[in-house]
Amino acid sequence: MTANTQLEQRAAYYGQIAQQKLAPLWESLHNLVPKQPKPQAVAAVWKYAQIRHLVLQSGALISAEEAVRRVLILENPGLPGKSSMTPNLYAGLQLILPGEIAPSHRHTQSALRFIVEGESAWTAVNGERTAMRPGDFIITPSWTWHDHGNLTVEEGGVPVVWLDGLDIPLVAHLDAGLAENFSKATQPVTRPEGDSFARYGHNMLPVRYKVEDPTSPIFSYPYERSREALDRLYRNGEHDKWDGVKLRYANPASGGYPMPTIATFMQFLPAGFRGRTYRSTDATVYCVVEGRGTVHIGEQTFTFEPHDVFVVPSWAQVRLDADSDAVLFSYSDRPVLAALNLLREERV
Ligand code: 1HN
Repeated sequence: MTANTQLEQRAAYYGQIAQQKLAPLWESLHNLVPKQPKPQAVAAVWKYAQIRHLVLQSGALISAEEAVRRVLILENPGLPGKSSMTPNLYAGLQLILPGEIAPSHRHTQSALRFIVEGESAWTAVNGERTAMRPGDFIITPSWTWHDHGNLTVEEGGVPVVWLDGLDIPLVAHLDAGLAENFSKATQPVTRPEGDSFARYGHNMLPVRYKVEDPTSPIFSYPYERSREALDRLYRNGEHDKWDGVKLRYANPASGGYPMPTIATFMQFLPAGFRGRTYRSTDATVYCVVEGRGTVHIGEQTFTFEPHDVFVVPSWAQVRLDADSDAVLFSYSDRPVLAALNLLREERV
């Protein structure tokens, strides 16, 4: 039998079995069980200087009320049409103008906000409002009511932009998305600002508190505190050759991640830092807070400056260089991989 006849016979056979909703594993085995991750997501950067005017322009095209959430999705060019930054995570830049309200709703997707610019907005989560300031990391755990607002111009309101990170693609893949709107634009405020931080944010817990929930009881992690911790550790001599000074945000009650599907980190790289190469099976989204530098991802090199966003796909080699003192916030699907025993890391 010639090679050609064999191919023809197989093609005919594949046609026949397809009619019975069958497919030959041997044609796809290598792709199904790759030797190492082969992400469709690619490394990419969003330069804030190039997109800021487009984000602000959206404010003239649609109100927050009509949009519900006025967001430009940062879509990974390797995942076109999927509204995804990585296979499990979503990223977007949200704009809220003075006097606007983004109406209250809840959904099973977990969300984080990382404030990029503007100081006058607030967000409410489960009956408590918190101010949003640049560099603050705020969570909206799964199924918690949340609405956002901004002061009026008279009150000192300015346009506020933040990075939204959600586990939308993961929840979609699990077919576990549920959502509902609150009956009013804003939820009732039942606790004063700072209440949860006082209860849970000072290395103490309410005396009879029990961990019953995988999400953090504090929903705002102010930049001031994170920055101070990194600065103190740096001055104390902490200096990892891969990470600089890097901390992970924690659920203060359990020691776990702030939310069950998303890990968050903040790191300081001193001026002149030339990081070593690292890779891991979690895919990570970075947002630059301070400073300038260069990130090498696989074969690609991107410069970064404040407010730029870049993404490192699973298992891609990454190396960070800082030209000036730099602070990077990042988030990833690490808790999911860790829970499934699929987290692998390599520090080269
Ligand atoms: C959402 O609820 C927010 O609450 C932002 O600000 C982005 C993207 C998809 C689905 C829900 C928010 C979102 C979102």
